[in-house]
Amino acid sequence: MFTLPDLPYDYDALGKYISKTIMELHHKGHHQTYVNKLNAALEQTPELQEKTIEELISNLEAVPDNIRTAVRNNGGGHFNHSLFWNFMSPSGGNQPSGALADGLTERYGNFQSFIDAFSDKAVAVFGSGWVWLLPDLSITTTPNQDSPLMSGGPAPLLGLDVWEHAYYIDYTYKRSDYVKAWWHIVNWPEVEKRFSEK
Ligand code: MN3
Repeated sequence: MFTLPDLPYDYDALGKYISKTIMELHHKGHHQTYVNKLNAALEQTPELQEKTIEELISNLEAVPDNIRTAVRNNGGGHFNHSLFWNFMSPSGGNQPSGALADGLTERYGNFQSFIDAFSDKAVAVFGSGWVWLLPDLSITTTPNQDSPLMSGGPAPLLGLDVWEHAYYIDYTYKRSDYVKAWWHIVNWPEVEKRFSEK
C-alpha cells in the first residue's frame, strides 16, 4: 500500500511564501486523500499494489477499466505531490549552478527568460493542473493530476502545482503572485541532482 511521505521540512518552514495553513491542508489533507483513494482503488488488485507509483502511472493501460480513472487521478496526485514537496526548501531560491545553469542559459538565453517562460505557462494553465520542467529543459503543462509519465514522457526535473488549493488561502485569485513568490523557495540543488541523474 502507498503511504504519505513526510514533508522534508516543518509545515511553517516556507514562511511568508506559503503559509503553514496551506502546507498542512495540502499535505495532510489533499495529498493524504490521494493516497487513501489510490489504496482504495487498488484494494481488489494486489498485483498492482506491488508496483512503484512510477510503474503504475507510466502504464495505465495495465490498470483495469473500472479503476483506471481513479488510479490516474489519485496515483498522479500522489506522485506529483511527492515530487513537489522536494522541489521546495526553506533555504531555496537564488539560481541553479553548473550544468543545469548552463543548459537553461543555452536554451532560454538567460536565467530570467527561463523564469518568465515557466511563469507564463503556469499562469496560463486554465483550471487545475501543473507546469513542469523536463530533462530536455523544455517546459510543459498537464491538466488535473496528470503526469508527463502518463504520455510516455520522463519524470520532470521541477514542477509547480497551480491548483487553487495550492495558493488560494494566501493569494486568493492572484495566481501570478503565488508563482512569483514560489521562485524564492525553489530547491535548485534538488533540480540539479535530478538533471545530473537524467
Ligand atoms: Mn496540490
